[in-house]
Amino acid sequence: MSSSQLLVTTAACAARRSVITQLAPAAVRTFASVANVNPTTRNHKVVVVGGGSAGLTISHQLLRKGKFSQDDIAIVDPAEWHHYQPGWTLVGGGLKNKEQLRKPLKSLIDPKLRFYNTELASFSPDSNTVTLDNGDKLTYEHLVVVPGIKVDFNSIKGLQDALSNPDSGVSSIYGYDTCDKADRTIKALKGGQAIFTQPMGVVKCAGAPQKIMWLALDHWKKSGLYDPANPSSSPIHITFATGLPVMFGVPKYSAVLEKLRKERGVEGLFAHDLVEINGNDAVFSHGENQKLTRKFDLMHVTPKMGAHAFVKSSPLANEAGFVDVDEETLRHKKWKNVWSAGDASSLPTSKTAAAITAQAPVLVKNVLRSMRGKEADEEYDGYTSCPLLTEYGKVLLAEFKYGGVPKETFGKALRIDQAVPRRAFYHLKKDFFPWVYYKYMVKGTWGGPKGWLRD
Ligand code: UQ1
Repeated sequence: MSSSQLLVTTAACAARRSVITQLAPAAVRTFASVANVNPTTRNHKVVVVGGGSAGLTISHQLLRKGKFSQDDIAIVDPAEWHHYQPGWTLVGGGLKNKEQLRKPLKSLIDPKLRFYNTELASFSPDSNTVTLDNGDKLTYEHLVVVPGIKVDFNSIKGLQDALSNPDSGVSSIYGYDTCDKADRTIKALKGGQAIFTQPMGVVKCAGAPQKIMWLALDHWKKSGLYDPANPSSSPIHITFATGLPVMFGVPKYSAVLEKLRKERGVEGLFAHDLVEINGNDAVFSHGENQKLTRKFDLMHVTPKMGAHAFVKSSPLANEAGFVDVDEETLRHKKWKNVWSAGDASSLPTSKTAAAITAQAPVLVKNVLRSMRGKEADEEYDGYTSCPLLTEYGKVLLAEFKYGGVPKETFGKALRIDQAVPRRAFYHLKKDFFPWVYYKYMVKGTWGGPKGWLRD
């Protein structure tokens, strides 16, 4: 498979947005607008841009309030498939089959919702209108912008080619096409240098770059290829190279993970940002204009990520390209009938599906309140979570809110410290969350730490 094929397939399969326009925006859009000689305008009460975790959860929670009729709510998303992306780490660890984690997006959308299975071209918030790629326009009373974040496989020189080359030891759990390559390369490695990277800047699920490392380490330990007590004389050497200065953004959990790293003999290259892959050389930038080149036999790469171009270039975006919303109400800072949540939003919290469980009910309540002419006074506290696999059979369940302050669901009730990796949390991550996600969350009836939602 060529690198461009890989990119197209990866992107087209992503739950959020096809990357076809990112590859050749002019060509695709010209074709689409020529194809549609009679653009139409349709009116909806709510238009939801994005059919990922946030888009499905929010539109179904809205629908369940019983205030909307057929086609009052519309979802716009070009994707064919919806993926349970938190499961891709489990695929990389050989614990799940990637095909079982995806469903046709269309099959997840209630027939009462109008589904536009197409790209969005532009936002015109002053006229309460969005324009689809074929030139059709949708007007709205309220707009919910939740198209997610773009995983940029072009952000690291040589990454595309290395990923699509079956002989290279480079993989990534951040794409449908490459998540199972992580499992293959981990099992194939019998000796040499393994590097796991995390870039500088925003990524979704900031714990995943090390989750896959902890699973790989455990696999090599069990296969007799890695001895944490004696790493230098083990056949395999392990390095965690991260653009960040610490193992994790929340001090409480970072301290535990740093201790694990040291106990397990993993080299930490902090503030090192992967910029190039050249054969078996990985080139990192660090400090001011300094470069470090390391040889590798296996490398798991977390690409850089950023706002989708169609959001970044819109009037809704802040300087970084994210939809500029109030941290508590999730309402746009300039347009009062525009809302955002999830990875596409400017919310200063960790980008996870767990965060959606807390953001969605707040956004939904505030939209409904403002439709009734009331104050949008429901507040989101920044809740997010990272069930961090530290080995096969154990998970550290990090849960926190704005400011990196822990907010642990089971901490108080069960009087336990969630920074201690546990088997029960492993089953939450591996079995319960994927099940509750498809059976309840995307249908609008799962409230995360609050349990099942009642109307
Ligand atoms: C959660 O609800 C959820 O969604 C199904 C996850 O999976 C993506 C999670 O990782 C977490 C932590 C939650 C939160 C729920 C509880 C019970 C802590």
